[in-house]
Amino acid sequence: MISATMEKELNDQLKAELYSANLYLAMSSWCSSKDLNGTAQFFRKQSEEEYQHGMKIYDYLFEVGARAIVPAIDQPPSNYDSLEEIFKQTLDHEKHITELINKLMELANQEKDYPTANLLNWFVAEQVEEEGMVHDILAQLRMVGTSGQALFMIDRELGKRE
Ligand code: OFO
Repeated sequence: MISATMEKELNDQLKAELYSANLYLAMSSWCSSKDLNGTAQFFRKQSEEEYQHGMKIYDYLFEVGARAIVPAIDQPPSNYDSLEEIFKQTLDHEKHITELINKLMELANQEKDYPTANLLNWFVAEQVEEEGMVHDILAQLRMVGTSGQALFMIDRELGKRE
């Protein structure tokens, strides 16, 4: 059994993960509207992954005898200035999620809640991977510039990502 505080904090994280899913779907939608179909595909996959992150927490809450509450989700922005801006916002968002996961880990350690710390270890590793990936994409985007041909190449590369 987890503490009432941990139950609330994990529900808040469930909400943050589902917001991430909607944010990336909104970015995917913007990319589709600009015919950046590879990048749209990339963000759609990211969105599905974020939904799975949320469900990991959802399932865990029931596993430990607590309850997952399905939250209201804020509407994400639907318009963006450029591809570079989208990846910049993605990196900032992932950094914010990392902070939330780190705070949860601190709480789990304080409470000697080892099962939750074990769940959170997975998220810690996932955040390292995601921040690294987005950082690399942003660096590539800055390197190739904003010409139509450069965007075409990057878009095609992003569409190939698993
Ligand atoms: Fe962006 O990863 Fe979820 O936690």
